[in-house]
Amino acid sequence: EQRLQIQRLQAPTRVVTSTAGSDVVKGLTQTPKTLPPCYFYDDRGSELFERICELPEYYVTRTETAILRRFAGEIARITGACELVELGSGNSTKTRILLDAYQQLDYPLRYLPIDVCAGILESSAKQLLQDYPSLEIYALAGTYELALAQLTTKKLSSRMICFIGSTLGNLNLQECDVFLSQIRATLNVGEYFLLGVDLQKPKEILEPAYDDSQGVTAEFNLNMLEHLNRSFEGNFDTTQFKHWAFYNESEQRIEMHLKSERSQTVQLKSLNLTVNFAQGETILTEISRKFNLESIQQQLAAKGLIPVQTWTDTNQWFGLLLCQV
Ligand code: AVI
Repeated sequence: EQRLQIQRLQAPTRVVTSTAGSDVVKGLTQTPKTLPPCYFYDDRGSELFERICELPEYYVTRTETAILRRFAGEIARITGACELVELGSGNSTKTRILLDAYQQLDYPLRYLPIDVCAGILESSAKQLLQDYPSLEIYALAGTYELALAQLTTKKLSSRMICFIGSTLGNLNLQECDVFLSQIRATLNVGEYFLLGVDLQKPKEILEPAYDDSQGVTAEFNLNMLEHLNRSFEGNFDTTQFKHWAFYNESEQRIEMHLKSERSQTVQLKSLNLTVNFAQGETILTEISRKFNLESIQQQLAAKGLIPVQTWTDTNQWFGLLLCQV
């Protein structure tokens, strides 16, 4: 298919052999233990995340989708014709709203989805090509860091980088700072950055969104251990860990942990790693920061990503910011 190119990005081989899994080793040998959230997203994890997005408690996707539906036309009119780069594209469902808006204005459609999960990139790209006959797709499978570095060298037309779904909240303050600098460095003057952020709200709404009654989020969290078992010849017993999520009010973030049900030892053979867990000890698998619109606007402006328009829903639960360099 000429309209589809998928490139798998890898750090230079020399670096890969010495660093594959080094983030896992680092996280599991420190106190308190942590694991990087990118390990959620193997094929199974990506599927579970899609189910999360449809849960009654997970207001995030529904709310952002409604904002996009209402304002996609305005976004397309402001930016004019441009190619859409999307970080963490997943199944690209929400992006279709933007593609529709650009299509309605008769703008040429070029889409660069970027995701760590090559499987979901491929399946969603194939579906998109069927549904949008004039769409061209250049998919990049890899981390944001590698993909953004790649983007600076390949340039076809004016761009908008989309980072929706509040994935920015999964980065800590330092990672966020580095990431926004990288976005700024990737864009040329006049180009756009579209950012979706989940806003602060009472914990009575937040906590069920990360600990749903059907247990899908619990399964998503535990799947990270299965993913590590598969990738690094591990022997995590997922029945011996429990999903634990809560809103840390002073840090304004959800924290997701996996709590060890008993004292136990786990091995990850291919990483040459043995990890001891005390009963009740936790691994922090994800933070999901919740934002204040004014502070994020200021933070973006300080990075040279100037907010030109901000949209929200009637509850002010979610914010969509269009920034220009
Ligand atoms: C991808 N990210 C924005 C989701 C979130 O809400 O932080 C991941 C997620 N974790 C549990 N549920 C959803």
